[in-house]
Amino acid sequence: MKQDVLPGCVAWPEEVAARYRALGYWRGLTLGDLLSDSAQQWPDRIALVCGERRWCYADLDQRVDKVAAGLRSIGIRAQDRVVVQLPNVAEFFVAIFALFRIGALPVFALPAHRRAEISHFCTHTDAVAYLIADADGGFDYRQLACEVLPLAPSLRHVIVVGEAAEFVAFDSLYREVSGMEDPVGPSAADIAFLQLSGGSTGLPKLIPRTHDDYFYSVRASAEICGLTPESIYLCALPVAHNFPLSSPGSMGVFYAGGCVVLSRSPAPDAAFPLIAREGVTHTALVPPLAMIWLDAAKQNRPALASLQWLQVGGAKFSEEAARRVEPELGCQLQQVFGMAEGLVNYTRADDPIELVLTTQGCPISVDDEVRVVDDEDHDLPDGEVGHLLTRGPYTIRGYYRAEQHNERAFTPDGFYRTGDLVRRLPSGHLVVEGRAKDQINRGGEKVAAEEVENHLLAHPQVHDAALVSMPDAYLGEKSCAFIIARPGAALRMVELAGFLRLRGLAQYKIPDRFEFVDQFPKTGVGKVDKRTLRERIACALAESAE
Ligand code: AMP
Ligand code: DBH
Repeated sequence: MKQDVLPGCVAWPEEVAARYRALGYWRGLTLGDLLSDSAQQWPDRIALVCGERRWCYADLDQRVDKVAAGLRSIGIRAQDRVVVQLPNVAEFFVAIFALFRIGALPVFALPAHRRAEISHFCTHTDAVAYLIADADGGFDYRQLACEVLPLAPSLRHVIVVGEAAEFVAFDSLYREVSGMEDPVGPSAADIAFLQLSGGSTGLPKLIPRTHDDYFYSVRASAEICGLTPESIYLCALPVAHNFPLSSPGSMGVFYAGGCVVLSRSPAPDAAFPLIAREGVTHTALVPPLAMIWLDAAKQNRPALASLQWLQVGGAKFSEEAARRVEPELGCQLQQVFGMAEGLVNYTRADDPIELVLTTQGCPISVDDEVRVVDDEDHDLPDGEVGHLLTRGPYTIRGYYRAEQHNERAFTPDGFYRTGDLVRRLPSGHLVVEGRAKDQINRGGEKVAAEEVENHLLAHPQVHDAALVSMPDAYLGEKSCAFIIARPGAALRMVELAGFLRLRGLAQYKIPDRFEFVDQFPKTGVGKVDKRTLRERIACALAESAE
């Protein structure tokens, strides 16, 4: 079978792809098939709950076909890219499955992204359309679209869920299916969408995932997590994030014939009543939210009576917090250590409790190859901390349109350099011990240091900038920008934060603290010594807490 990849993507070597097919990982099904197969098997079961709307599988499936017809009628074609930036609303799934069926590619943006990120996604992918909600959380996305349009010449349509103003109303895309549609959908070997990487470089990277590889990770995840048609999954994290989308997430639930309940917010006052009303059995959180839920459960534990599993991932969950989950929430904990680039690790239902509490799980597949290596790429024995490298049946071989970066991010034989520092136990379980990549993990939201530094360097009074992590009791890490101002400049924090906001940077990337210094400590070879900067800010914080 020919592997038909989009220009700018790196395919698996043909013999490797053939092996993944022969082993039954890649079954030649698309993500569009995933939904239609479930609609055939369980037409009347509820697939999706959003506010007061409850759609069964047949209903969702028909809506997808109608919107696919509507998207075709405005000229969206196979391989076109469409930037999708929606809050947790039902239309997200109608849109992405419609795009999958056409063979067009959603580019997943997060609601927190602003002009800098969105215009980059649009121009880097030559997107033809941008799909938004009218407003959410007090922010008007149509205004953002107006700012992005002049910067993104490839954009032909802005599509709006809700009040569309001068743009295309999403609801106008529901068209009767004529039977005249192009009968040839995408091939399972094609790229299905572009997912986001937290990144560590100047510009966010995009991750091309094929139908075949993603379907496998979703199917295997649903099996590992024991999803059935009785499973009711609360999606409280942003719906497009890879964790709640695929580990096993909404996609896994749709595969298993269960029900996805969308929450507009992950806060207990929104999520707990939904859990009680819908009888939610599974949900997924990042560590800071899990801590908030633990505290809120003291007042309202009965609301959580139906909850069987809480998944926690995206950032390291402390052992102390992990120990509280079962006694205080009354459900089982599953740790999840994954990445949008591929590899996902889970603790398993039959793991000894100590492994569940103290590790981040083991890989989905026996064909996930995991190496733990030293700085020279030499393999380390189990128990030693080193760099995690991985390749396998659902881990990408390259970022989208990023040839130079790919040379650094992948080994010549195709292992992805995750940038994570881990220790492997003889059982195969991994413990995340730290990070070698230049990134801050702000409670699951990843901030690439270089990206923020480049924006800071654009300020006329900034001579140099270095962004590092600092410890935070709630988020695990926050970001601190060390700034060398130009001679005579009188810079203040509010000014620089405002400057970054004006440049259209998402709020979570704005440094939590600024430190003004005359020079940076340097390493032996003259690079900025970020380790010393991290130690310096950690010490300062510890002293001021005393
Ligand atoms: P991304 O590559 O942007 O999808 O982000 C994935 C990264 O998030 C991983 O490489 C880790 O650095 C981090 N991560 C995800 N889950 C966990 C976890 N359970 N514990 C620690 N770090 C995690
Ligand atoms: O942080 C992540 O990107 C992540 C965490 C858990 C992920 O992509 C996943 C599971 O699939």
